[in-house]
Formats: sequence, structure tokens, C-alpha cells
Amino acid sequence: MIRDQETLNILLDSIARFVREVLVPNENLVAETDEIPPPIVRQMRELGLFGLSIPEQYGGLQLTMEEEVRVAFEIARTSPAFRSLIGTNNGIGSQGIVIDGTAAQKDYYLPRLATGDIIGAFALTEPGSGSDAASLRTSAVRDGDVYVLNGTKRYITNAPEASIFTVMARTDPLKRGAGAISAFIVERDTPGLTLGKIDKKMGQRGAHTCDVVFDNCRVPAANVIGGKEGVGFKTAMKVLDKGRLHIAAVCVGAAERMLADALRYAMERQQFGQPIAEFQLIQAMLADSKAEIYAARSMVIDAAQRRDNGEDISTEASCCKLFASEMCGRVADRSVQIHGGAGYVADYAAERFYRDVRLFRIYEGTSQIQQIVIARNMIKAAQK
Ligand code: COS
Repeated sequence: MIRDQETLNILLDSIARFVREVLVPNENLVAETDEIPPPIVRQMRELGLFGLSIPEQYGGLQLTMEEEVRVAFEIARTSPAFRSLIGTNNGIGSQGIVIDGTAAQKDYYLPRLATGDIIGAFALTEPGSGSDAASLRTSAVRDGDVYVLNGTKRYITNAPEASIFTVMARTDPLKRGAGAISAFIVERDTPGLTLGKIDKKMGQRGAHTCDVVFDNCRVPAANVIGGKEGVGFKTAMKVLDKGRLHIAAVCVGAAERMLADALRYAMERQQFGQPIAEFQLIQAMLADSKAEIYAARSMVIDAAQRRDNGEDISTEASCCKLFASEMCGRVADRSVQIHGGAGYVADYAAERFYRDVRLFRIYEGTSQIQQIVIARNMIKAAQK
């Protein structure tokens, strides 16, 4: 749902200009230094990029899902590290509070997340629990008006930058499965919370992940999201439904960028006396990429509109994440292929994007998890 096309166009134009004029020229610097320069972070704050999905009453832009995916198409036309920094505040690092938080939790945390004054992170994955999220072992034992958290979370995006964490922990350590999991807001400076060393990743330099370790970390009972024990897994799944759709939109934007680069290269690069874009085998790669991007873009917009209409889009979000992330991988591969030797060296963005986009098929649920969600929902619907 687009509330006001003109206002949205202004926002999209200013983001597209920011991407073109500021972010793209700084991609190599970010990759080399593994850091987004602080003046750029400031500009991202000024543009409102940290609060895209946070309600207006808390200082955010309260974009509808359709508006948000259209913004994601634009912001993803550059190094994914930039999107990653704003990604958690708009997605998994804030939406637990937005969707299920109490009024007091919203009042206290959302305004600072919306401005980017603080960064939020989402702590679900553990050393022994990834795709099987309901098997997580971090425990939260009630002691008066606090819970005592113990356990380790792994690969937590933006953890090194984060001031608050949405942490899924088991409040009934003897009970297995999803029903014993609760979601907590844990502040970074809580005694007993420490961070591991920053992970060395395949790509997305400038975006950071690390372990988050809880050692008798005492968290106020008031920080249970929604004030209710035992529903944290559902909160996490709802957050991920939205997150998966957002990531699918990011895949579309990244693929559009890679295809634009590949097309430009193919039109410039001369072989056998003509631009390689004139060769039909190159054209096939360009055309397949174009068609697949168009399909993914259409899926994402359709699913976003359905979510705005109040539909349950668990299946559609997984369809979008599955198709768009796999599509993005194929486009990255073709982009390197079209660039030939130049695609394998770091002078061109194709090599960096090839590594950066690999993560899209893994995080917020692997392609295999998306397949499971889709098929299970199909079976459930057929049994009704
Ligand atoms: N929205 C709301 N509730 C949901 C839901 C959703 N999208 N998906 C599941 N639930 C509910 C179920 O209805 C069920 O509730 P009841 O017990 O009341 O029936 C409960 O949550 C447990 O669901 P389910 O039985 O399907 O859980 P499973 O353990 O079988 O796991 C998968 C489901 C595999 C889909 C889940 O663990 C998952 O998404 N794994 C991937 C995790 C992930 O994406 N990690 C990425 C790291 S975070 S960046």
C-alpha cells in the first residue's frame, strides 16, 4: 500500500541520490577498512534510514510494507554492508518490540532506535541451534523481579555496535520446544553480557557479527517482550516473516545493481571486433537475469501489498526469500561470468558482490528452511 505516491517518490529519489553520490563511491573504502565512515552514518540518520519501519508516534517513518520494500530496492543497489547497519533497527532488532512489546517498552526503546542513536540486534542463533531455532539452550531463570540469563548467541548481526538485544531464551529449562521460549530486551551494559571477537566473514566487510555471551546476566522482568513468558518463539517467527520479505527486496536491489554493472561492461568490452553484448550467449545471461529480477520484484511487491492488507504472509515471505535470494546468487554468478577475468579480480564490484550476496541464501532462514515453511503451510492449509 502506498499512502502518498508523491511523498514516497521524494523519499525514493533522495535515497537513490544518496546511494549514487555517497554510498557507491565509498564501497571500496568500506571494504578495505571494514568500517562505514561515521559521517556517512550521520547522513543515514539524517535521512531517517534507521526508523523506516518504526511507527510515527515514536519518531519513525512508519512505512507500509510496500513502501519499505521499494526503499529496500533502492538502498540495496550498493554494498550490502550499508543496508546491514540500518537493517536491524528496521527489522529484526526492533520489530519484536514493535509487534509484541508493551507500551512502556515501545515508549522507552523505539524513539532511540528510530533516530539511530542506538542500534538494536536480534539474538536467536546459538552454537548448537541455527535452523532448529526452537532447540535453543540459553536459559532465563526467574529470581524475584529479574531473570538470570546464561548461554551464548552466535553470528549476531550488528552485535558489536548494538546497545540493545532482543534475546530469545528458555524460561522453562526443563521444557523442550518452542513453548518454553521467551523474548527479552537486554541492554548492552548489563553486567554479565560480553561480546566475542568480530567474526571474519566471506564478504560484507563493514557489517559485523560476533558472539554474545550471557554469564549470570540479570535482566529486569519488565524487559520480557510483551510482559508474557512462553511466546518468544512466536515473536521471533513474526519478526522473521517480515524480515524475510525485506531481505527478498534487498536481493532484488542488489541483483539490479549487478545486472546494470554487467550490462555496462558487456557494452564496453570489445572482443572479436565488437562489444561482447552483441553476442547471443552473453545476451542470454543478461536476459535471464532481467526476467528473473522482474519475477522476484513482482513477487515482493505482491507479498508486501498482501501484508499491508492484513493477510498472513508467512508462505509468501518464504517464497520471496527463497526465490529472490537464489535468483540473486545466479545473477551474481552471471555477472562475474560476463566480466570474465575482470570479474575475478577486486578492481570491479562484481567480485565483491559475488561474495557479499552469498549470505542472502543463508541468514533469516536458509533456502532449505524457506522450502520447509512453504511446504508445511501448504500441507496445513490442505488439511483444513
Ligand atoms: N508466525 C507466528 N507463529 C508461528 C510462525 C509464524 N510465522 N511460525 C511458527 N509459529 C508458531 C507455530 O504456530 C507454533 O505454535 P503452536 O505451538 O501454538 O502451534 C510454534 O510457533 C512452533 O512452530 P513450529 O512447530 O512450526 O516450530 P518448529 O520448531 O518446527 O520450527 C521453523 C519451525 C523450522 C520454521 C523455525 O525454527 C525457523 O524458522 N527456523 C529458522 C530460523 C532462522 O530463520 N534463523 C535465522 C537466524 S535469525 S537472523
